[in-house]
Amino acid sequence: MKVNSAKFVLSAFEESQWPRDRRPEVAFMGRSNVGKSSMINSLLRVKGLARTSSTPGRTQSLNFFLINERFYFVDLPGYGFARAPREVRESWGDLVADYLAKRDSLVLSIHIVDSRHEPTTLDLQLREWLLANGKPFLTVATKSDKLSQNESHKNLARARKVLDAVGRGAGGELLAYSATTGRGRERVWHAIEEAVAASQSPS
Ligand SMILES: Nc1nc2c(ncn2[C@@H]2O[C@H](COP(=O)(O)OP(=O)(O)OP(=O)(O)O)[C@@H](O)[C@H]2O)c(=O)[nH]1
Ligand SMILES: [Mg+2]
Repeated sequence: MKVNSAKFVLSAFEESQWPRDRRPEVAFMGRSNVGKSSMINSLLRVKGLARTSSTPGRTQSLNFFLINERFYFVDLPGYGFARAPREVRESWGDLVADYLAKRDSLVLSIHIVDSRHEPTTLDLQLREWLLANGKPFLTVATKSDKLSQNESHKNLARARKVLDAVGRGAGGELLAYSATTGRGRERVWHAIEEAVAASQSPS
């Protein structure tokens, strides 16, 4: 997809702040620090539009970016950030859980896992939830540049096995990605394009 425009629109701390124009939304989710915001920047080929940090818990609200005046990318807070105070952790959970459960314009969930590690219990719980609720999703293993080709291959096979044990669904495949090298970029864009187009075609 050719990106002609990409702009930050708003940061939502509660439901009343979500955009009301009903454009389709593609949301990026995964554990804290896994590379959600970096993936958004690398897909858009920009630096710093979505704010990234080496400290987990950088993104604490739902951040909406309008792409080509046509659809939104939604950068979600991460899960599994143990150092946050309990109330904050719980409210992040509600914020994201409400968004995922209620948002009709969510056309694709991009579930990001870390190439270097086996999917965590929370990763598997999210997958289970996406499958149980019939949410279209794509799973992407990022930071693949941190592994040798051999390790990347091995880890992908291992992760696929663990994920497939939970269930596969329509979008259950696992793509390798790197925000640093751009590996996997075209395939992720292809899935986004398809999901957005399907939601906008007359039915
Ligand atoms: N080498 C490499 N580093 C990456 C990649 N993706 C992200 N990072 C690094 O990982 C760290 C976390 O990236 P973020 O994009 O901020 O992660 P996040 O998931 O948005 O984090 P939170 O908003 O805190 O949940 C940063 O230091 C990034 O530079 C990647 O594909 N390769
Ligand atoms: Mg982030």
